[in-house]
Amino acid sequence: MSKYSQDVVRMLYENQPNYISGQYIADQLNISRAGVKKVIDQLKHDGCDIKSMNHKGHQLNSLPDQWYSGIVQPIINQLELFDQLEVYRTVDSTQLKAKKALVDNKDSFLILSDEQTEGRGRFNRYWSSSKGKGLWMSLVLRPNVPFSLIPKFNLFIALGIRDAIQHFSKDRVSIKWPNDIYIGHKKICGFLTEMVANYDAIEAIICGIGINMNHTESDFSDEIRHRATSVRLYADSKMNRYDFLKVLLSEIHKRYKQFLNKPFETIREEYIEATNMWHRQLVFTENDHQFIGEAVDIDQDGFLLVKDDKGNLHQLMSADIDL
Ligand code: BT5
Repeated sequence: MSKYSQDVVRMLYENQPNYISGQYIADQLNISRAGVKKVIDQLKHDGCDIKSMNHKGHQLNSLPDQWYSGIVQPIINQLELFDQLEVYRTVDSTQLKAKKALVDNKDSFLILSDEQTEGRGRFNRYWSSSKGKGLWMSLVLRPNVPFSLIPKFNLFIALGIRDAIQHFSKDRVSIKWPNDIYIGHKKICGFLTEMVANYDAIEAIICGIGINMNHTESDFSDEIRHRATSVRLYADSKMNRYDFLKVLLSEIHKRYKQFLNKPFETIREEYIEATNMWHRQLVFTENDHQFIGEAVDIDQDGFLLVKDDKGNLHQLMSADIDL
């Protein structure tokens, strides 16, 4: 891709639905009109629906289902949360990319990919990340907090992701403590938080977030179709991936600031209200131990309190829960 493609696609995107002239683009980028034509031809070839008319210029009708760093970068610039952005067509896993990117620097990153070939969930379980359908991303953040606060990070971020998806969904979006977001009985998002720590200080938090954004039912494999869903299936139409990303990052930013400045207690009620697993018998797996119980509360530190069928109270920091 030509080095001007990202600038041209950004200008076309920001000017939608208007035409912009080849001369205007050429002047802005300090290249020739022939150079602009070459970039536009390439973008069309890559799947951008661009209408070109004599005397009017170029008009962007639609983009292919892929991330353009030229459009993501201005969204990132508004937040002042990330020093660097990396955008890929395909990677093994954005989480692996993030772990490599954070070595030997102190930068914070956003890493996005159209596709992951080795997307992973917790305990190395697979995460289906089909090309162009979802939002597969990893954030590298550098909070100056002790590592005992990591579970608290998850709780704040869960609310941010929930709120962002709710913004586009007609149905209620809920949190399945501690790492999943659901609509009804179907999973729409899974996320995980890892860290690099040094003595008591966190060097980096690496938060991997997978959101099924534009899948239709048939885009899911047989294995997960009955328990996975996407934002599109609850929205009015196909999602504009950049609108979604903008809302998501702004909600995450808001919750990240809260995480840095406030105790969990301040969002506890809100979190409990957003959670979907109260008042029913569920199967809990904590490490290798499995038991049946009922989630009764979340305490002021974010631990889930579960009463088992013998009446014993368990305080869980993390667990697998069958809904
Ligand atoms: C999670 O794990 O839910 C965390 C997933 C995190 C994925 C992101 S994508 C960006 C970044 N890069 C990565 O490589 N990972 C992160 P867990 O709670 O273990 O759930 C995994 C289970 O969810 C699987 O065993 C499947 O049953 C199910 N699953 C897999 N893909 C799914 C999908 N696309 N939608 C819904 N459920 C899925």
